[in-house]
Amino acid sequence: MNKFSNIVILTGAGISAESGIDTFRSEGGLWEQHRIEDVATPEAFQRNPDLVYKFYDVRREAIQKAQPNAAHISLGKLCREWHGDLTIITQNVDDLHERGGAVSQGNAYLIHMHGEHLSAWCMACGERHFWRENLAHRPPCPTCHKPNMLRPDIVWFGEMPYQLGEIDAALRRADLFVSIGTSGAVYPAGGYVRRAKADGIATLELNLEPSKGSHYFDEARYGPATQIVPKWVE
Ligand code: BJW
Repeated sequence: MNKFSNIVILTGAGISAESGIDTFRSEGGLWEQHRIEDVATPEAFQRNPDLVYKFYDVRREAIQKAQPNAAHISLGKLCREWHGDLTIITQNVDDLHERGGAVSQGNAYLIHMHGEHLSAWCMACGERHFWRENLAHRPPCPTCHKPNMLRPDIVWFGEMPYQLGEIDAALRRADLFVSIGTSGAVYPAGGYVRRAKADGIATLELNLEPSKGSHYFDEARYGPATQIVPKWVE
């Protein structure tokens, strides 16, 4: 690992699984309990906002009770100690990387490309707010005071993920790409390993089982994130 300078780490639901947060596509995962079309598209929100608000209110409560695990904590340590550039791109909407010590500071950068549970934005004025409360009771926007205008700060299917310019720049600088706990089923994140490989960047997969793009990785280590991530960071 020390032969590398600039690392990009992509994380997915698998890194938070052992903190008790459901993944999406595993057996019993979120997409077995809910149809994507009912809760995770802009059309679903237009059709039935109450259902979507409630879906996210329940999950926002769950993440606040969850604790970062050894994998989040070891990446937090890496953020503080790595000598080169380190960008953690998380597809996760929980805040367990932050609570595990990951920071955007100095050469370290944390990107939530699919949004954050603890944030809401106003469809009237565009303002973002740190948000812990339920949205189902339709609170007014703290900035423009309009009712019924706050929505979860989550990137739904068909919407543009966040900070794609910063992600592109980090991938261009990287000499190591590491994917942790993601199935690679959702784009554009699912395509980053292929791009890294084409650009000659070294690639490593840390996952419970091979992901969709597993054949693009130079190296893979399989097992629970709480075991394989700290071991890799050490
Ligand atoms: C463990 C573990 C343990 C378990 N230890 N590991 C056709 C082809 C290509 C693309 C498209 C297409 N049709 C539509 C698209 C685009 C679409 C897409 O990708 N669809 C696919 C379904 C095909 N993408 C979009 O719409 C995105 N926007 C977009 O593309 O904009 C246009 C654009 C154009 C040009 C450039 C760029 C963009 C937006 C995607 C939004 C994703 N949103 C979600 C839901 C958010 C809402 C919510 O949270 O409720 O984000 S979907 C869901 O999947 C969530 C996740 O972030 C994302 C990824 O899932 P993840 O993290 O990989 O979880 P799982 O469950 O799939 O996998 C868990 C993994 O962990 C597994 O591998 C396990 O083995 C492992 N694991 N336990 C280690 N203990």
